Amino acid sequence: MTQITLRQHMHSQSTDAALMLLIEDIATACRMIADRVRHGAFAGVLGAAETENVQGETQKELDVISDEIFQQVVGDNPHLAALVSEEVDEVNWRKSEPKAGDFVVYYDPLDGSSNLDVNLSVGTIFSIVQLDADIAPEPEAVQIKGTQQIAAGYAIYGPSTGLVITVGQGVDGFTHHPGSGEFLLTQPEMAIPPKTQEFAINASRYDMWEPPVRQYIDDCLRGVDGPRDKKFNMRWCASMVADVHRILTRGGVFLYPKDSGNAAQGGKLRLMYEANPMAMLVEQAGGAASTGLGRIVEVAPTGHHQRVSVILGSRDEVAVIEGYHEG
Ligand code: AHM
Ligand code: MG
Repeated sequence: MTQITLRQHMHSQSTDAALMLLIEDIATACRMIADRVRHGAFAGVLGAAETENVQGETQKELDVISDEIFQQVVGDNPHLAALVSEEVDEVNWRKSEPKAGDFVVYYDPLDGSSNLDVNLSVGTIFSIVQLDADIAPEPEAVQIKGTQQIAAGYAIYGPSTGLVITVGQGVDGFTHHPGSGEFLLTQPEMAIPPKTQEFAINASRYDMWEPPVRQYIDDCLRGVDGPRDKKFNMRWCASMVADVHRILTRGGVFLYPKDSGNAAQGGKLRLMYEANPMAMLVEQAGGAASTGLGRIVEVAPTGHHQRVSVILGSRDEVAVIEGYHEG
């Protein structure tokens, strides 16, 4: 079997050299985070750390460690204007005079970290935007719409370590090959089937959902006797990376809507480093990503830790859910 490395693949897509180096830096950070995740129990880093992140959530030590690794490995990239991390309140400016052509990287260094103690999959999510003008290093300058992303991806730390990326030419999946240390192309041109009979939602929030979401799930659960005329399967990993990876592999829809329990914050998931990159990946794989009322990537950001409703996956099913919202 011909084995294609991440770099060879990016060459074949004529990826811009500066972007390629940045993605390679991110891939290196992910390999190092994967190693720490894998040794977590031995290194004694699975318990809750003393600190809280900017959203007031208790951080696992590995959240902090993963963020440090990412900053250390990616932060010195010569074309990097700023890093925006889930774990850091302020924008981490790497240049005092960011120029057109420089990159901003938004990332969640360790998503789904509540899964660490139970040894289930977690991941790192990233989004890359290229500045189209010189800017002053102010927080508002990184509030850039998801439509401006030039690349996005995630690493998944599961039974194997995977890297899934898009540079706007479809979505490709790589698997870390421990012998060579390379990410090798294993799932070229990932495509989400347009139809599905599988949904993922945290159903414990049923009483807090808005009527369209509750009606949609009620109708799915009625199976062949209900308005959908088919039986649905249900999954919930409590790890967005794992749920999206399943959807990119075999289809399905994922919902984390705004509800009465999280409405004050605008939802649960963060726009810039969770929703936008996953939306770009899903759209590039032929799926759809919506707030229920429109494309996620069209949402105009008002803060770099902003939260948003997320409904993504198989495009026909996302259209059905948008239909419930129109009603
Ligand atoms: P995190 O960034 O603090 O890990 O939170 C994001 C995670 C997602 O990976 C996952 O889809 C969701 O939170 C799970 O939420 P819940 O605990 O409500 O099921
Ligand atoms: Mg997260």
